[in-house]
Amino acid sequence: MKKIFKIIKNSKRVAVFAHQSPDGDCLGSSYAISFLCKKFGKDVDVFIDDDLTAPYDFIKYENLNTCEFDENNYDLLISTDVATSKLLGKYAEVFQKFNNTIVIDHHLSRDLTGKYTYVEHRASCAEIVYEMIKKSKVKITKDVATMLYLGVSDDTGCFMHDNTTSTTHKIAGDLIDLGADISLVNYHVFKLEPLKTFKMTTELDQNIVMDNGLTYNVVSYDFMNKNGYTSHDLGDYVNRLLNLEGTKVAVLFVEKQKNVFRLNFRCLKGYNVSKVANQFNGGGHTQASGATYYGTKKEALENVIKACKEAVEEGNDNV
Ligand SMILES: [Mn+2]
Repeated sequence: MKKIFKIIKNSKRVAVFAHQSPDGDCLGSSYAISFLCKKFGKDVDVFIDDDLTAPYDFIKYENLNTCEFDENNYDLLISTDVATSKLLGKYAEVFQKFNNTIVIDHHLSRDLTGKYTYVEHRASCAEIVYEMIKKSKVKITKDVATMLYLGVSDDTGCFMHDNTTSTTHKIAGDLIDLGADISLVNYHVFKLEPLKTFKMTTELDQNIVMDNGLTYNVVSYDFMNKNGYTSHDLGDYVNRLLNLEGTKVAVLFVEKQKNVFRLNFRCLKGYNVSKVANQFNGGGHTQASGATYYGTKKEALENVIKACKEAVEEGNDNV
C-alpha cells in the first residue's frame, strides 16, 4: 500500500477506471480512490465506458466521464474492481499498453494486471480502498464514506451473501461512524423497485417450474421485446427463484435471439453451479454462475435441466 501511495504522489495527473455495467463497488472504489488522489494534490478524472443506470443513478459523481480520455493528459492510470480487461471497454487497449498503471481489485480469478497490482481476496474492492485511505491518514468525508459503504453493501447483497466477513461488518461500522448515509444507499440499491419491473416479476412468476429441488423459468424474446424489458429489468430475478422454498438450484433461461439463451444459475450453499456453467462454456462462482446456450429451446431445456438436476443430486444441505 505504501508503494501505491508513493506512485500516486510521484504522478501529476491521474485517470481512474471502473468496469462497464458499473455496480456499487466499482463506483464506490473509483470515487474513493479519486478522492485520495485529489487529497494528494493530483488532478483526477474518472472514466467508465458506460452510463450510470438505475439503481446507481442517484449518485452525484462529479468527475465521472466529464471529458474525452486522452492518454497524453495523464501519467498514471488506476483501475478499481476490474477483473478482466474486456470490462474496460474502449479503454482496455490503452490501459494495458500504458507504462504506469495501478490495478486495485478483489477478484483473484482475473486477466487484468497493471505495472503495480494490488489484489486481495475480499468481499468488495471498497474494503481494500477503505483500508488504503485509512492507512494514508487522509480523513474520509461523509460523501466518501457513503460511496465506500455503497461498495461494501452492494457486493455483499446488503451483508447477506456468504462473502460477508466480520471485517466487512467492522468496515461498515467504521463507515457509519464516518457519516455514511446507509438509508440512502440501501433504499436505492435494495428496496426501490420501478413499477415496470414489479409488474414484470408478477407476470414471470406465473410460469415458474419447480422440479425436485430445481426451480427454473424461461423468458422468451417476445416477452422481453413486446414489453420493452431489458436484461437490466430482469436484474436478479434468478435469486427470487432460488429463494422459493424447496429450491436447491435455480436457473433462468433468457432467450436473447432465436436459438441463443443466456443462462443464469444460482444455488444454495453445499451445491455447485459453477460446474454446470462450465459444461456450457460459461463460468462464475460456486453459487452464482452464467453461460450462453446456442441451440433450440427444446435442446436448451433438455440439456441444461439435466445438468442442473445432477447438481441437485451431487449437492448436500449439511455443509
Ligand atoms: Mn466488486
